[in-house]
Parts: sequence; structure tokens; C-alpha cells
Amino acid sequence: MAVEPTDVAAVVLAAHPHALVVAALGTATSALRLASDDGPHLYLGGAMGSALATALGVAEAVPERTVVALLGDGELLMSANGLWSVAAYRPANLVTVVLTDGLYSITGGQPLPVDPCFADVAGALPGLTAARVSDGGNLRDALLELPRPALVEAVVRTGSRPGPSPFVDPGTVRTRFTAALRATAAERQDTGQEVVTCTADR
Ligand SMILES: Cc1ncc(C[n+]2csc(CCOP(=O)(O)OP(=O)(O)O)c2C)c(N)n1
Ligand SMILES: [Mg+2]
Repeated sequence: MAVEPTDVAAVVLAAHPHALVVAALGTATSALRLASDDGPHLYLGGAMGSALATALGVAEAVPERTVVALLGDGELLMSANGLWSVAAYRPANLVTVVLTDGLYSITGGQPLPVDPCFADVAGALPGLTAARVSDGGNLRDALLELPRPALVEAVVRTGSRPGPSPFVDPGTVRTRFTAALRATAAERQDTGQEVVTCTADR
């Protein structure tokens, strides 16, 4: 069994409606845009390999929000060292969701040179929890139940790009994501906590 990438994005958003989601490229961005009517997510416009490291930084800056890195297996293979950084820093609000199809799908379906076995690798690292799922129910359970930081590998159906283009105007991304962060800053002010400003505000 396997799920559609858009269904993965929808389950992630249903499980964590206030999450800050980072997606760098391709299928992940397109699925996220389709599942959330664009949403205020941090789209990185094709910067393959950057989603996990960026999400790690966002998780550190905004510890009260769940942060999700949504990325393909090819992208994570390019930036797998990020998993060791997650093991080192262990953010209690970070979830990595990998769309596993064994392919660099969106660029023509070239096979990954090896099965990265991400759930096995992450599960072997100290401090991380992990699961491999192939249907929406198990995905939801894993997202809600795994202690953080967690990695969930979702086996997805391959195919054409699921929705709109992964290239979103960077200014629009910045405006929307900054607004999502401002909501957090306002809550911090209400509760007397330190307010973190984002670069766009400085
Ligand atoms: C640094 C860099 N190298 C190559 C690309 C071209 N590229 C865009 S999507 C992609 C494949 C991504 O594969 P995966 O992350 O598994 O996602 P899938 O398409 O399978 O959903 C590649 C190679 C890029 N955008 N950036
Ligand atoms: Mg892939």
C-alpha cells in the first residue's frame, strides 16, 4: 500500500493545524500547496537539501510550535547528515516527514541509488523516534504518538506533480510565513515571554 503525497500533506496538517511547515522543492511543496490552499508555509523554491536544516533552525527559534520538515527521499538522501544534527540537538517540537517513493520522481523518475531505509536509520540514532507507514491512519497515529524529535517515512505513490508549481514567489512566502511567526510573537507578548523577531522584521 502507498498514499498520495497530497494525502500525506493533508494528514500532517490535520494532525498539526498550527504547525510551521518547511518544504524545499518539488512534490512536497506542490502537495502542501494543494492540501492547504498555499498556507503560510516556508517554501524554499527548489533548494534541494535545505528543508531539514532549515526546519531544525525554525524549531529552535520557535519552540512552542510544532515544526514539520516535509521532503522527498531524494532530498533527504542529499542532506541526511541533518538527521545526526537532529540527534545532537533533539528539538522537542520537530517532526521530519519523508515522502518515500524510491525515486527522484519529479525530474523523470530516476531511481535512488540505494534504499536509504530512513526509518531504520533514524530509529537507530540516539534521541530520535521513527516509523515507516503506508496508509493515512498509521501516518496520523505516528504523528500524534511518536515522541519528538521524530521521523515518519510515508511510502507514497509516484506520479506527476500533484498540484501547483513548487516555485512560489519568495516575497509572498516571506510575507505569509512572517505573519505566521507574528502570531507566535503576539502569544509570547501576552504571556510575558521573550519575543523573537524574524529577519524580515529587522
Ligand atoms: C541542488 C539541486 N539539485 C538538483 C535539483 C533538481 N531536482 C529537483 S526535484 C529533484 C528530485 C527530488 O527527489 P525527491 O526528493 O525524492 O522528490 P520526488 O520528486 O521523488 O517526490 C531534483 C533532482 C535541485 N532542485 N537542486
Ligand atoms: Mg522521491
